[in-house]
Amino acid sequence: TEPLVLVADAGPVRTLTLNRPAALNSFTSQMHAQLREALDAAAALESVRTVIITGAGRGFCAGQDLNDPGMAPGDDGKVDIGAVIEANYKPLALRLRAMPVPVIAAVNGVAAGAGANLALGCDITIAARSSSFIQAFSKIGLIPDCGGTWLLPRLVGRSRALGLALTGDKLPAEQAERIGLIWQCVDDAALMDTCQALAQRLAAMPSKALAVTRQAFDAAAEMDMDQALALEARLQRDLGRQHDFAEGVAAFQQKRAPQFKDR
Ligand code: T3D
Repeated sequence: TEPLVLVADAGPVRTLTLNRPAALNSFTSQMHAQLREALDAAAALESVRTVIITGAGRGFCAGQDLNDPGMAPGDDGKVDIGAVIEANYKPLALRLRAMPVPVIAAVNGVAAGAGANLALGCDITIAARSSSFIQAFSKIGLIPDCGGTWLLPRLVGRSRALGLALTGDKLPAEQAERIGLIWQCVDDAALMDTCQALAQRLAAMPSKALAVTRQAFDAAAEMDMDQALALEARLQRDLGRQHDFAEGVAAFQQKRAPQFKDR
């Protein structure tokens, strides 16, 4: 049977493609398991220095597969969504945040529900002009998950976050770029080349410092400035002892390209 997550390498860049195009790559438990495995494998492999997540066909990801047998009601006639969140969406959101390399979302088509928050939980989100983002949860009586409650207000502020989450309206990629929800909106035909070029650039950069930058931003979001400055000092001290810092400075002084390797 066809894998639900396709894996393809271009040198140090690994692309993971969600592969249930007939259902707009919506999540079943099996696709979750394969994505977890694929992210774990990419994280474990030193040769992978950037990850791209995209979708097969005309959609990026339509969130939870609402027809998944895993969504069937239990003995009491109710669906245990909490169990699905604990088992699948929470680990996914945390996994993205703990990746040792940058993760780029290449949003090729509609990103709805948890699919939108998967895209927004990546480090850099680039979307095709024809794509869109939908916080679809309110339409079925739920709240934003897969990190949405944490991510949305931080990305675009409370008023826009609530506007998006309460209405469940479709936000076109261009508008998503304009309000700072995503990094960039590009022409459809340029999406994968743009993402691949950026991914290759990031792959040549000091991966460890890039991952620690994300870690520091996430931690600082909960801190006052004194605490953030203390954290910066600690992390910078650690990075200052690494190969990549010495290499970066040496390459600058010798006017040559650096060869980074820390992860
Ligand atoms: O366990 C839990 O429930 C908790 C977790 C929750 C996390 C969540 O993600 S909740 C939100 C779930 N997602 C949605 O509510 C989105 C549902 N989908 C849509 O609203 C629309 O499909 C889109 C706006 C995303 C796209 O619309 P459109 O017109 O471009 O495409 P379409 O015709 O609706 O969909 C194409 C096919 O994909 C269609 O199948 P068919 O009729 O051709 O056989 C459709 O049923 C299927 N599909 C789309 N989304 C889902 C789906 N099948 C299952 N689950 C989906 N989420």
